[in-house]
Amino acid sequence: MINVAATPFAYTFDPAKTALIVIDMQRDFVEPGGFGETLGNDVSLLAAIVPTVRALLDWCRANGVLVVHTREAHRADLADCPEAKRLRGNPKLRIGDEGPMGRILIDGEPGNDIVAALAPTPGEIVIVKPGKGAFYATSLGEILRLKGITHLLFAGVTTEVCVQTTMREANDRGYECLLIEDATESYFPEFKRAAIEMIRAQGAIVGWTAPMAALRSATVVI
Ligand code: C5J
Repeated sequence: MINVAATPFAYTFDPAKTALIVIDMQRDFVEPGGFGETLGNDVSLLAAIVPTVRALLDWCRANGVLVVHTREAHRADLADCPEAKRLRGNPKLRIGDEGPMGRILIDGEPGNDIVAALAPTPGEIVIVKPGKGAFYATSLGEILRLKGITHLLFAGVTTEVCVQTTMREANDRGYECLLIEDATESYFPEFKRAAIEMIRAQGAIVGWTAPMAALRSATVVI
């Protein structure tokens, strides 16, 4: 068992029963010309966490933690994209439109790839999700159940949208969830701060949070 100095109190997990969920570290959110930028966001904030997410991936790969990546994506025919989602707001380009990295937020397009530094290694699971939560309309729950997973570590973007939504879905399903604070980011720093506070408030009502350094210096307990 591994014991991490987390907030609001220590988080203990068995790596063999734990999965790392890396949420949506895809070019569409992290690089210029993708979905995130079409919504008017400064994507450089998100690109800054790539080295920390990579360090977390390396730690999990070295310590026998199951690695799961997610991508937010829709079918090329948009059959799984609600019109309410496609038509909302006034973005420069809508989901399915042709952009500089291919069609915006469409599975299989170059912009939908996970950024090169965080690319899945052979055998790692990639969940393609049409919604903000990774359990909605995917096989994630069934995969975690079959693998006997009880604890989830979280990283990725954006903290208050897809990361928090997925943590809440996981918490309701009975998983013990830890968010790695510097391996997640938002286009809005104040939303990241607030999401972290919400998650760990009221005695870890959604889950725990800890910086990557706490995982690196975690102790092994019997
Ligand atoms: C958003 C996400 N923000 N991955 N998606 O639309 O958080």
